[in-house]
Amino acid sequence: MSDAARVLERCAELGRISEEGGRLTRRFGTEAMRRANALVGGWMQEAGLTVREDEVGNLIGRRGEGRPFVLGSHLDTVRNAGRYDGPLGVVVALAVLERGFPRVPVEVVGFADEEGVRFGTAYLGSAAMTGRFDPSWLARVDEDGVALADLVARPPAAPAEPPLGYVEVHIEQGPELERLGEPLGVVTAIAGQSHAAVTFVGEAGHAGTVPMGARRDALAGAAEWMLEVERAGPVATVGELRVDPGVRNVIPGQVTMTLDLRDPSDDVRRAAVAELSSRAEDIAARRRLGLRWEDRADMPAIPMDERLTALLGDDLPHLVSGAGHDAGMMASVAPAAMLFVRCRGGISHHPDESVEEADVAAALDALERFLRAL
Ligand code: HGY
Ligand code: MN
Ligand code: MN
Repeated sequence: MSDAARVLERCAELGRISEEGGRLTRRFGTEAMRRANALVGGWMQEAGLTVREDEVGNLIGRRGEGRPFVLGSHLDTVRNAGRYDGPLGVVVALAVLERGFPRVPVEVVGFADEEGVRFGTAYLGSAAMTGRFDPSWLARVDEDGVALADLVARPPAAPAEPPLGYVEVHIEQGPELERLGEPLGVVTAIAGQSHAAVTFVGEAGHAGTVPMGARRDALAGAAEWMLEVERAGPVATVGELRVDPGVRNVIPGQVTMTLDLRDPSDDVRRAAVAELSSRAEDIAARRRLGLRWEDRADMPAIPMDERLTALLGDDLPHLVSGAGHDAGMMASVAPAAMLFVRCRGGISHHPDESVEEADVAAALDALERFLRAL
């Protein structure tokens, strides 16, 4: 079996470890994550790495003493995920080390929480590894009432010294490489992100008796605002929407949504968020609704390290990543770079996520050349 075929086989095996029957969902701090760490940790040991987990559950395989060069990606997933977003980067890194170790100390990391699905804590794993864990996250509670503090006793200590550098292999999650007919690309920068929770407060009432002109329907206000989000300019998404009381025959009294807005330009991104906030206020005023706007994240665009990127493949297509990655967090403490792998139709955060064996083989060879050049 080729190295690339074994990478695909291992991603398939990992993809069967899920919290849910019939689809892949593997959130931070769950039994499924513990099983995934056990499986990947066993592969790490077989590859000759010493394996440990840190305070937040990041899985770390190391070889050599002193400041390491770090490879890896995340092992958690979104709901109903594909099998490659995250795991591909961990399994490819391991497969390259099985071919031979670089001259420098090396670590492969499977981050415990990049997607932030369970507690809304994007990049928690790499934040813990870079001393940027937000203590306020401990108070976050998941949909079952479990507090993050029940899983993480205390904010993890910042590491004594930063790594030599970080490289993450990841599916592109977009259509560019397929459009270009290229198997691989490198990342110039990771787009900035703004996250917010937006709540419209109206008045619940009887669906059959309250005249249309007398209503303060929170969902109607939210729907009008969502069309503004669609026209905002940068990529913008309302991914979560909760209607209270959320039953057929009651006028929605309150609606809470999440906003996820991204752009390579921080000025453009912040201006778009300000405009959407102002539109929300106008809609609320006109519809006699209350409005609560909670900013949750303002993550600047992050340039990747030029030297490492050139080493990865100066001749490869250079792309901006619209998706966020642990590389963005790791870049706060060390030079970081990313190698993108073409994925069919750019599909991701979906079970139809897929990569070609030949493209994985190209990624293995590119990463092997990179480590030899380090
Ligand atoms: O949201 C993102 O871009 C990443 O998948 N967490
Ligand atoms: Mn990812
Ligand atoms: Mn993702």
